Amino acid sequence: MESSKDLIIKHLKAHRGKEIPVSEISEAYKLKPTTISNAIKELNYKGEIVIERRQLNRGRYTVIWLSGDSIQYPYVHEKERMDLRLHNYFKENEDREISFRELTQYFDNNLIESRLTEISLKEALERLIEKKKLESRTELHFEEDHMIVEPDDTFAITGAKVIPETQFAIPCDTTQIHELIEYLKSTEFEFVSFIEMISPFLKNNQTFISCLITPLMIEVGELWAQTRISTADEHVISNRIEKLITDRTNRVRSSNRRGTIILTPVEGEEHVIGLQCLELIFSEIGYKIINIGRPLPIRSVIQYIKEIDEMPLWLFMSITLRTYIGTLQRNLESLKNTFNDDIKIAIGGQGLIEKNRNEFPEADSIIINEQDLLKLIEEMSK
Ligand code: B12
Repeated sequence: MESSKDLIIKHLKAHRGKEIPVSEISEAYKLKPTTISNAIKELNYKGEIVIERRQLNRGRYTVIWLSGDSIQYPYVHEKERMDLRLHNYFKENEDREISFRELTQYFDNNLIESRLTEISLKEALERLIEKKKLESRTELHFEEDHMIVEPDDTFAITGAKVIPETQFAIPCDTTQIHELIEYLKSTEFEFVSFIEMISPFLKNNQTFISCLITPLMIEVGELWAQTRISTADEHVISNRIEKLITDRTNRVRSSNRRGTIILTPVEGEEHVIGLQCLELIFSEIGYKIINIGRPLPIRSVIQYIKEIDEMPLWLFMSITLRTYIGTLQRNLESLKNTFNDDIKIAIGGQGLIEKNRNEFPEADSIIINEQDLLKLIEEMSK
């Protein structure tokens, strides 16, 4: 038996291009007002039909038509439908960020009939941001009132708690993390007492990084994004954490048993605490580390490598912001063109997601999650 929704769609298809009064459908199929009202609400929510309520002398009057089919205001209704489809896609993925590249691929594959071109997709995003239904997670550029969107710019539903796709953090007690953050930003902070507080995490460097530094910094980022701590607080905490990591690194006797690793952020990237963690881990297992530590144009990195007296074994490049994905690709091409296979390249950081695995043929190792990192450490310790 056909459902009331099927009957409605069948009727609208048979009268394509026409606005149909709801009363006409209830009479034709003998549907109860509540049944038809629920069915049209659901179809409207799914974006399959458009509903319009009109006030006439003889009372309220509802008409419906197939989405995208209106003769009177096709442009307006098409826009509403796009916004709805887009918003629904975000709702289905409420716990993560979605890049513009992913959106174009999704709409290309699944909704050909909706005619969502790249331009209309940008406009729909802009309207949803204006209505505060979506927020941009990256810095967007505007030109003459038009939003300029890069493939890797990301968006998420407003107010949603977005979980980073990379899962470096082993879950640990959030109350404890919050207490540590409070202390780290306070004027009472004192380095020796802090070391005592975190002593359970100091058994080995991997626990220190996976169970303390990474979850703590992710939470700092969340609190900052929710404006529960200020940018100044975030800077103070980052500085204190950097000193803590350096303090531990300075205690490692530097050796060059296994060769040299160059660490660098991708050009433009200012997140470097991850690299400091790598410096600690890999110097402990016997590598000599040269941490460039601040972003540099790739030609300067290449020049630097050419000038040092020993050819490094590895170059580690870190990316946190997805805005720099294109830069990373170009940087890798330049490195490969210059050094061929003389240096192995590893890339990693929160800016990479599973889908990127096949997008960097020049990289010898791609580190997206904690398992990848542990595997790399294991291989490089052999
Ligand atoms: C500290 C911090 C900063 C500091 C950085 C200080 C410093 N010296 O590094 C400052 C204040 C500079 C900063 C600036 C910005 N930040 Co910030 N920042 C952070 C924060 C809180 C912590 C980052 C961190 O140190 N994590 C801890 C380390 C240990 O983790 P990690 O980097 O992932 O590294 C680990 C692994 O990924 C791996 N790894 C990393 N790289 C590599 C490479 C290789 C080869 C390998 C093998 C492994 C590997 O090893 C590490 C150990 O496991 C994050 C929150 C978060 N979720 O991380 C936000 C965060 C990353 N920042 C954010 C933003 C928006 C910004 C700004 C754009 C803000 C602004 N409007 O100015 C700028 C951008 C500056 C720029 N151009 O880069 C957002 C990014 C959102 C997004 N996804 O796009 C975040 C997520 C905050 C948030 N929740 O919104 N930030």
